[in-house]
Amino acid sequence: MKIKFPEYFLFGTATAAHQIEGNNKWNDWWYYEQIGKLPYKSGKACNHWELYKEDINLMAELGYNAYRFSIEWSRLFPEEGNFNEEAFNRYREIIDLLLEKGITPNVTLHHFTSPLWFMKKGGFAREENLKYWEQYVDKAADLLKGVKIVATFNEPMVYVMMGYLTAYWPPFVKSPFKAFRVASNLLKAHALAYDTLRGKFDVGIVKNIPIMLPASESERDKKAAQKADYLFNWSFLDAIWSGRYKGAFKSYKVPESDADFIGINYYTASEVKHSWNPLKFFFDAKLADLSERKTQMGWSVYPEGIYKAIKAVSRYGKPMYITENGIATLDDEWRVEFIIQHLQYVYKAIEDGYDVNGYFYWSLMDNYEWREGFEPRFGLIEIDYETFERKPRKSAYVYGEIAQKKGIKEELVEKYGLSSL
Ligand code: GBH
Repeated sequence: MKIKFPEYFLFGTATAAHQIEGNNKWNDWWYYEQIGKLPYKSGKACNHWELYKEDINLMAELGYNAYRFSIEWSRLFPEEGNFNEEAFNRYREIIDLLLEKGITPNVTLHHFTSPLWFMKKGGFAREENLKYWEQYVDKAADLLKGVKIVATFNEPMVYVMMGYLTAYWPPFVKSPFKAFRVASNLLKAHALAYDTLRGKFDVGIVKNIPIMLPASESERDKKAAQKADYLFNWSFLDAIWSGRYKGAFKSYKVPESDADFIGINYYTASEVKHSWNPLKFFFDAKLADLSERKTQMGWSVYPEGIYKAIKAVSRYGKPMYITENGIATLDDEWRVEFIIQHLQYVYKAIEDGYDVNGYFYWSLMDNYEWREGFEPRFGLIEIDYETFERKPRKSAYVYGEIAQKKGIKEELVEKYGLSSL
């Protein structure tokens, strides 16, 4: 064995409710899909809501020992004050089956989608609405008995940026002032959830960490990259412990809270250069061009970045998980290479003393990729969207072997790995 991970290490996969379940009719995304504000409809997605047993059995057969998924608030509360017990029971079955199969669940409470009725009231832009969030969290506390790992929000700053700054995603509001208010309210929501769930669960938060690289060696670009890094990556996390959220225009008082772990979603890097545009906060960030070949998302592959993300997040002194890392490609050999090279860097981080406790490949199966629809193929398992047949790719088995051995054998490292880290 060339690379051997610690016994406690979790090897899992990740998904999100709206991207796989299908017929998620009560949330904001579904609404905008129907009225044509979004280019693709999620429809039946992977039909996981009906085929969950098959999917969990597959995970178990493949040898994965953990699974990150999200529960859909709008399924539990399709309408204001209307609690859906059937959905509660279905999630409970999912959790019980995972536990029975020895698969550690890692549950996210909010993964981009919210009930439409909640968004109609202004969603997280209005602090008064947090009472509805609390109601959801109370039910979740009940639902998640037996689960250990719970995350409040998935990628809060992506939610803010996409929903309220670029306005490419619901609720399509382009307002920098609102954006930072939403961020501050998400911090309040995290704190409320942390208070309710602490002690019963390991309660953390999942943060997307793009590596911000300056476009040139100039002082201006370096400063711009630092600023983007702070505004996007650290201002939010800092505020959890400091009780001060520093937005671009002003600072907000938020409750001093905590997180028992930080989940890192890592995909690629951004290239940042200075801009004179105050509406862009004086920087311009775009996808970095770091590899000749680009994924279906147009992203470069930059394995070293996962190490940088872990190192940077270690500043909080909290246990970490890689809660998402993956590649959209039709070339499954490339996926194998991607996984092995990123795991090499995760392993190096552990060897260097960083407290990384698990790796969750995005995604278990092909799924609905938000604005990009069904074309990007992130899955270890291929989905036939006509028949809903599941076909594990070679990468699914290779990753399964790694998960079972908790290590990567020499010949795999030789064939796919990086020779010098
Ligand atoms: C994660 O987001 C999500 O948690 C997950 O749901 C998703 O499926 C997965 O990654 C793969 O994409 O329009 O140029 O601004 C990753 C962060 C932020 C990446 C938004 C895509 C839009 C690109 N995402 N971004 S752009």
